[in-house]
Amino acid sequence: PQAIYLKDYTPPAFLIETVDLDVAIETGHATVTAALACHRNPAAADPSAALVLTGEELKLETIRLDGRLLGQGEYALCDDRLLIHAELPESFTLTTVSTINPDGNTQLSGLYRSKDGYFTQCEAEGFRRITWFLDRPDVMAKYTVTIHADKAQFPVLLGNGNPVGAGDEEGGRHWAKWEDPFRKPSYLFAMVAAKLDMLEDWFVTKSGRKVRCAVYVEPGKLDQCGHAMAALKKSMKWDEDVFGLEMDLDHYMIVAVGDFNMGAMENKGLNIFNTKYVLARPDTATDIDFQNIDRVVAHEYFHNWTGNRVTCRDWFQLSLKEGLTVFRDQQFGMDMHSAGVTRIQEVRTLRTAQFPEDAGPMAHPIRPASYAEINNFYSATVYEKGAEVIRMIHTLIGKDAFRKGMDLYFARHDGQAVTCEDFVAAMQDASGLDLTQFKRWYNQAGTPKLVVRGAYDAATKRFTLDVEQLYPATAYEKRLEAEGKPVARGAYHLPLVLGLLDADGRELPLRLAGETSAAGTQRVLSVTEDRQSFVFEDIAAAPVPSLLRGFSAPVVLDYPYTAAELTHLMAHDSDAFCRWEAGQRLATDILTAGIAAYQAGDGDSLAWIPTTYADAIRALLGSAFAPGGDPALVAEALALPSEVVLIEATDGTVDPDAIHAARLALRRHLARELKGPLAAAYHELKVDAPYSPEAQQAGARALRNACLGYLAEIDDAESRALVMTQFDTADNMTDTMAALAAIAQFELAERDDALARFLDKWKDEALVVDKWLMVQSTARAADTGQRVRALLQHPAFDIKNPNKVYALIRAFCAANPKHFHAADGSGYAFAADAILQLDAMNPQVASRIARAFDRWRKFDTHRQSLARVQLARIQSQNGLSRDVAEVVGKALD
Ligand code: HT7
Ligand code: ZN
Repeated sequence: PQAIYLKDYTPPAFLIETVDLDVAIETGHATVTAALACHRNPAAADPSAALVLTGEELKLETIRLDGRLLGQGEYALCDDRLLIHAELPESFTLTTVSTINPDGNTQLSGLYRSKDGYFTQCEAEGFRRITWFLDRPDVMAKYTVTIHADKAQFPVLLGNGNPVGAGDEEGGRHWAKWEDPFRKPSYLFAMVAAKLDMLEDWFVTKSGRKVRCAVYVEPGKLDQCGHAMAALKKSMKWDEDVFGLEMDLDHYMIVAVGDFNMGAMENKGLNIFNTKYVLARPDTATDIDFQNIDRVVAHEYFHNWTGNRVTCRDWFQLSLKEGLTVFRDQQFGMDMHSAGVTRIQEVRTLRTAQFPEDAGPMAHPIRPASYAEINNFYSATVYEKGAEVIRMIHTLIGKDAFRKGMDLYFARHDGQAVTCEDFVAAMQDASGLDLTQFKRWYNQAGTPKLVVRGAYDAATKRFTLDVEQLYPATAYEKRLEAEGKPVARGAYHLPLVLGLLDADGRELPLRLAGETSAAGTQRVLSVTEDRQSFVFEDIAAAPVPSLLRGFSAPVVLDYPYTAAELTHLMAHDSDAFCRWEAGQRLATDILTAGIAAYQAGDGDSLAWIPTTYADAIRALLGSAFAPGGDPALVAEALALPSEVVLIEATDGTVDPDAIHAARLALRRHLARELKGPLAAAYHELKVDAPYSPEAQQAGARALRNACLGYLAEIDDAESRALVMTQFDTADNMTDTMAALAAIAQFELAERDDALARFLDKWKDEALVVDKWLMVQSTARAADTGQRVRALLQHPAFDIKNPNKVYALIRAFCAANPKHFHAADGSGYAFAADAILQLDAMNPQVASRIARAFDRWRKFDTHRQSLARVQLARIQSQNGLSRDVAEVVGKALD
């Protein structure tokens, strides 16, 4: 597919002041009348450029210029474009009438039907599927929308902004008019016509304005909205307290819909959410679901300032709003839940999703220089690495200067569509720190490696850290190079946060060479060179460095820690991330030896597991019960690195079977060695209070269920009874799912019965059915491949529903490497079949599944040839979407 380049950006030839929309929803179609008050853009590159509007799957009925009907020859339609030939005055109103087919819109972009209602999704380019428009984010206009629909079927009619009129019409129909007082880009437009129940509450802003908060859900689900509403009000308060940002509208509405391609959408005053991030009740949602709702509600709310009030000039700048808003929702998460656990979970997400992306064929910087399909760039890189880049600015300039930078950004750019440079300039001007070199993070792809070596000199009592950055070219740079558009590369500017521990685990005071006195026990080193050394003075004995605290930069750290040093850090580091990281590294080192042993045919001897390892984990488990212990953190630390993370950590050819075998063997070893303490912890951690998703209870459940998972590995009558009892008696979904996941791992008699009982109980709760699908698609049981194929035909599955596809197909392809990479190629064939079927109805979803092939070249030649066959089969499909064509084309490049 044809690429679009950032360097080709030009301002729009016309601007649109106001948009007056009228949408009449009828049986089988909708009629959209759009009156656009336009004028020439004085900043346009070509002052005589023609007016070209974009539209997709629209049937143009009529077009008028200042009320005059245009005839043949005065306009032309070509390839989704409407070209106006008629002579245009400086300012004019262009009115189009088009018909669209929301019921047939399976892409879920534009206006579409879901169950008993009509909903919209306009980001990135969905508005053009509603009406002809200059559908680009730098065209900002004021909108009104009048919606007409059958009153009995669609009693609720919603738009952005404020309701300004409503009434009944003939034939049992009604209408409502909404007006948004703020200028906005088309991607933030939204409307809803549906049968919905509503939960209402009020938030009084710091300046005393009353904001009506409303959560709309499918009838009968009001008892699942309370958590989302509470999250919204907490978010409003937090943004006032931390960033001084106040809600600017009188109405803030959240509408939940079951068919949605992503998590949620920040449309101005009318957020549309995947039900997954709204609906929750203790018996239907897990602790993680509750936590995710907090984060997604906060994320969409925070977009009101970072995205809506200040938006993106063009889609290359997507990380301007997404990276910054993820960073803001992460900060909110750290304030609302355990800061350490939140950070660990973020790093895990980064390593599971973003590091592989940066190392694969779809690698791109947080601001890509080109793309074929923008929907492919709602990526882990733009979001998660984008947030890491903002976090690094925060770390380098400090919290107060960061806040000043935010204030300056809004003072300069409120109401504008801007670039990443504008954001960095505000941060630079507010802090006085030169961020010129830092901006490389916006243009260079790939995860840098930080090679750090420590040397202690007892004679001078100096400890020297030599730091080297490695940033080899990725697929992204190689492609641009081949296209004759090379990007300059150079060393990154990054914060290396560290401390030094002595032999007793105490933090040492830190004095860098050249400083007169020690300043604290933790420092932020500013790394800017390819090679750099940092010298610490007055160090009495060789320390253990605690490096990259809080995961201060999105890099791979290479430091030759010994097992003893890692155990020391696990036990004593004051930084929660570094304690966890030490445990992960220790486990990775052991597993690397285990993988090699399995490849050599000697894995089952378990000779590769150090005898001291179980003792370290026993101590870790015990630390949860010591004064100040944090069960949630211990639960994180008990989880071995996932197979996906181990695949990425493999230097040479990946052997998914050996990875799976070694990881499983280590889990079983720990379970056997620690059976007593695990069982004791399991019983001790039982929560007797009524369920609450709050951090303390959730932490106890997390650790208890981690213990249960280990005990289930023993697979004796005792552990099976424990699992089955929990499954039968749990009063909350967290505990039920933990038990069901353990049951689903094994091909036991209990498995089918438990799964059947679960489905029978929850068949009417779509989100719980998704859990039922996912627990099976991610199971390691030998028959998982066949079962997943069979589930495609199950009445509980629906290929048109993205949540179902993500639960069954994507989870299998992305989170079950053992089965996806089955040596007979069945996993690859399954994925290719699904991608082809999905592409015809929903290219965005198909393309997300296709990303499972990203790392195919890391596997052995046999698997590579099997994957190549499937990729070629997909590529040769007639009429393949741009979305999938880009992903598969780059994979095969
Ligand atoms: N800004 C929103 C992005 C989004 C989206 C993009 C493409 C297709 C469908 C979509 N739904 C939502 C979500 C967010 O980052 O807040
Ligand atoms: Zn977002």
